[in-house]
Amino acid sequence: MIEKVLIANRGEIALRIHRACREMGIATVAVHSTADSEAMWVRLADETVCIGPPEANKSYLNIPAIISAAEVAGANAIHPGYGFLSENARFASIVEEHGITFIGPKPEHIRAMGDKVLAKSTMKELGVPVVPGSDGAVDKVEDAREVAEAIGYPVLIKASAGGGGRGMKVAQGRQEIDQAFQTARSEARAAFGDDAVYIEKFVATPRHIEVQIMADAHGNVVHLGERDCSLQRRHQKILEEAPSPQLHPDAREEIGLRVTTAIQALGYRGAGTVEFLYADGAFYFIEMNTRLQVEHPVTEMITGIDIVQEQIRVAAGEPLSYTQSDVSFAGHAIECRINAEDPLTFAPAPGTITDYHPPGGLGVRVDSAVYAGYRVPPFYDSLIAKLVVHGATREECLMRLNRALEEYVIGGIRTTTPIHQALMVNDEFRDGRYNIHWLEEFIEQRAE
Ligand code: MV4
Repeated sequence: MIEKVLIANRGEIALRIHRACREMGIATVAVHSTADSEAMWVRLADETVCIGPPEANKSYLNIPAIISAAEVAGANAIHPGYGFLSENARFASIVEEHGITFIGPKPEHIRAMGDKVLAKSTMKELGVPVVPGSDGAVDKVEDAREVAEAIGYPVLIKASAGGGGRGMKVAQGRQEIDQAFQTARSEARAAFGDDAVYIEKFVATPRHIEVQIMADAHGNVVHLGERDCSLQRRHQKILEEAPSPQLHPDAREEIGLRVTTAIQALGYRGAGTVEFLYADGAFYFIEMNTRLQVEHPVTEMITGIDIVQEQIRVAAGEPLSYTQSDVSFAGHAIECRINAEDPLTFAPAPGTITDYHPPGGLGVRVDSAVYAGYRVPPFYDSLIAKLVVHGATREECLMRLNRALEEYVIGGIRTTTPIHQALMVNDEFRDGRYNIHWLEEFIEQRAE
């Protein structure tokens, strides 16, 4: 039985986790830095513990402080949210060693998926389609050349310890491979302390589609469909939607089946996201995230399933509360990430929110921990709110989202809301005709 959960995170996701616990009758412990003493999720929690100064390294990443807080408060579970310690296998095992339930996957699965070469070979072996490329890591430039010639240029060299777009180098042709390989290796060593790299065929204009899965400790696995996360700027997602606007229902069922089969064979437990590139009707696995994701609400909106509550149930050893045939998809959902940033330069814009009026009405959800008078601190990620809208169709969803964006008042600081408003009236976006490069061009044109 999970009776008291320590929330090892901050901001909107800390509040999201608090809400799930509250509804389940579970007490919450908020841990916070000195910069977050006044925060809404801290005020709402049953108990609070200040764990350090503003710098994340000394607070939200401070493992001894978090474990001590859990022991002092008597929390018997820890939810790590996303970012911070959520994909730190060492943290997950330290939590378990202290007799506290980690609300997340087993440390071995976090570790395996953090190693991108191992993640890929594991998925390939389990029948998930992967991007053509090297069979494992490549450590000699001669081997790099050979692989590149075999798969054909252009190729991408990726750091095994990277992920999320960090540590990648393109080689357009054979004249670039030696340089790209050496640079990728030395950058990987400098950034991650690990120079292992692997090579893939460069997929020029894919969409980024990810499949949400949930697994319990009894071997039950379901997928909750996909999210299209192609709208990104410098590997930061701006807007996500479900279902993907141009995915055929048969393709959804096919990839869902492949993913659930693999996840079951792995013996995985908890929530997870399997990321793919999708091009010309084919899926290519790239990475798996072993955490709750920022954009999980779009999946919740079309399935009606509370993913955080399911995480808590399966961590407690309970079975999933539904089977695959219980999962149905209704309508369309879109999430706009609202960041405290300049809408043209994307420079962080922390400060005090003077006026605040969130939108409401049918199908409108706002996940945020801000309020009028709240001071957005300069120390963390600039995400301050997620506006998530549901509609019976994508068209209805877009109309409603446009209306909700218009209603949303966030005064006193600059936010990325104007970008979303510009997107709503763009024909290509409205038609769902975009790939992973589309948003960067859209932003460039806006800046002119
Ligand atoms: C790729 C790719 C093209 N071909 N792999 C970037 C983040 C990381 N998760 C994987 N990424 C990519 N891998 C091959 N073989 C293009 C990207 C990529 C990308 C992927 C998803 C969303 C946005 C992106 C933006 C630039 C590059």
